[in-house]
Amino acid sequence: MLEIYKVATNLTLGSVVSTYTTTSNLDQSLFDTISCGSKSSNPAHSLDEIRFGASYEAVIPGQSGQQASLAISDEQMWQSSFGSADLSDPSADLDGDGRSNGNERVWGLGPTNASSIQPIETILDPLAGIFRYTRRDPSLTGLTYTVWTSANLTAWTEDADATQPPSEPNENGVQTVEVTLSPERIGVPSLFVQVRASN
Ligand SMILES: [Ca+2]
Ligand SMILES: [Ca+2]
Repeated sequence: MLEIYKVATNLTLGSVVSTYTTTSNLDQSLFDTISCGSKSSNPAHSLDEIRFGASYEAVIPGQSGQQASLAISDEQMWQSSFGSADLSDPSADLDGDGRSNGNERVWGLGPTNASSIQPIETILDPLAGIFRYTRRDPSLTGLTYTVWTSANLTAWTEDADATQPPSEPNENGVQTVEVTLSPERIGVPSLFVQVRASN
């Protein structure tokens, strides 16, 4: 069976516009018999070429200049995992929990769940210098996460030697990171910690 699809504007397959069933092998002679309406009579039936390939990429190869328009951003990937929820504005706050949609993506939170608001999974153990936080897998976002400490919430210095081994990301691309501060940051009278995400 041969199905002809309408190509959607983003070059993904759209709806089926024609279906042919044949018991013979598919070859050029079959395609010579296909007639399609012109674009002027029915835009859905505009056909300018037929391509075969084992995969979508084989049929529509990425070309310089075209690649960018075919690439799907991480924001789009992330948004699509929440169905029809309108998360197109990263500065909006769909679930009204005080965290913007974009902020919820960075910290692996649920943008449609107002009770999903806290990326700190385990609070700081001040003696061991260990805490855990959640984030979206940096290999998806391209972000860098750094650890900062302060004695007074005013002056912050980066703890570049803090270790941050992440867990395997879950099916939503969210991982838990266990931070261990460097030894000289621990055992002080006052200690605050921060994790910053930056491009
Ligand atoms: Ca929110
Ligand atoms: Ca939320």
